[in-house]
Amino acid sequence: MAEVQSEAESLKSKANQCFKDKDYDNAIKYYSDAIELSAGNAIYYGNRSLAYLRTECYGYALSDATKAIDLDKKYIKGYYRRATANMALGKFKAALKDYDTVVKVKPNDKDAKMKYQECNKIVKQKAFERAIASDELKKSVVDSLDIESMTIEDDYTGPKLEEGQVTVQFMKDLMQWFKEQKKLHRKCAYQILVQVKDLLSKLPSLVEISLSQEESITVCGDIHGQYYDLLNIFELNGLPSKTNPYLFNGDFVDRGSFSVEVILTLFGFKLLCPQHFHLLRGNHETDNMNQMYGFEGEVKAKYTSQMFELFSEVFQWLPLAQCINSKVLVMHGGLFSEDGITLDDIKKIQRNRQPPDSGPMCDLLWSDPQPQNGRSVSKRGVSCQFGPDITNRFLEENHLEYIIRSHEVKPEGYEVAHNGKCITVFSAPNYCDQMGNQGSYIHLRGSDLKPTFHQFKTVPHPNVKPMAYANTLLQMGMM
Ligand SMILES: [Mn+2]
Repeated sequence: MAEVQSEAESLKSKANQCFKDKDYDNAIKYYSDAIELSAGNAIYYGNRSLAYLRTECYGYALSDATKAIDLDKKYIKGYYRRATANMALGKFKAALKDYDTVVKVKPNDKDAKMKYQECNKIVKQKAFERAIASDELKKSVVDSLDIESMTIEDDYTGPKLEEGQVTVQFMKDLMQWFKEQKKLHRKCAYQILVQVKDLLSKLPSLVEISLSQEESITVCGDIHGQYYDLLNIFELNGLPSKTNPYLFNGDFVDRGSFSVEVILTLFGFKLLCPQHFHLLRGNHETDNMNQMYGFEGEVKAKYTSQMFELFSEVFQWLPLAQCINSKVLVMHGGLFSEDGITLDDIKKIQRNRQPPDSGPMCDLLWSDPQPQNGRSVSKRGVSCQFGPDITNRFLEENHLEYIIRSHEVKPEGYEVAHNGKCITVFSAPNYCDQMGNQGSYIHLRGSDLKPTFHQFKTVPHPNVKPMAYANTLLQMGMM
């Protein structure tokens, strides 16, 4: 017995070392081995919970933290971690309950008190938002803006739209301006937002495009506010244009601290080439995520909370999926929690809202593939995981060849799963300045629709750390 204990302890030390080295996958593996040997140890579950938090597996983090608390009611870290997982999932009331417990057990702990108050503030704010939302139909920020009368001060030397229009020259100047960490004038930012909202709101929830034999398209995955890596994609692969179309597959913002620069650049290109530059919604183009992971904070820091509200309205109009030549379906997350969903069902989704907790709209933004057949509970705690049989059936029923999705960091920047039928593409290299992964994008030619993969490494960025604008409850050291 003692030998088993010491074996388990040495696995824990090994796991702790991996965790320190930010090798979270191996940390999880060794904590799991320790749990195999000694299932009654709250700390093993608590530590594994933290590793799951770092890898965004909030569903698993939640259940490990709960298990740790079950094993040891006085294990304070368990409550902290469960609260963090719930915060990340937007379940603020559940998080508040755990912070409340911590405060009661440790009434003199200032940090606990601060977290309780911060969480309580969010819960109250959410309740307030719900109260006014049900009162009357929410008015658009657009109606309260008077863009015409906004003046651009004489000392502003940055790019301006030309007679209210985005041009190639404007886009080139804008990218350079942002590269130098300068701010686009708020009038121009509002012009872009109002125009792009109008444009996106006219698109269906499922966008269908066709490429001729000679045409091709570049599909990119998550960018997550890594503006300098986005510029690098354009360096490597050319600027977007009629002859160089792009599809960006969601999660443009959050985490990286240059999300404003990323999204205004992408929206600018959408206005410049509406038919050849495509954007799909990710799970981070949502209020809950933006509140926790930095985008809301960043927009407030660089502009105003009113502008964030307008961003939120625009995000709600981003299409949810795109079909290329009736053969390749692209979405941010993946397939569905139920069988029998058709392309027609996707078209019919009323997307102008925050995504619900379940159902097809939620699945498109949140689900992940898994290697084994069938479906299982999501490691993230939202939507589901789907196996190769689910993918096959969906493709057959909808006469498709394969799907492209994003949403998960991969060491190579991409991953081919489900016998080539489910491809992941991720375009944020060295994600969050710490994952060490490559980025990639995919070329698809109209002639054969075969995917070819292009990998790239991260480039330096100015010294503003990821998550700099995120909610303090989620900032790394504080979990
Ligand atoms: Mn995502």
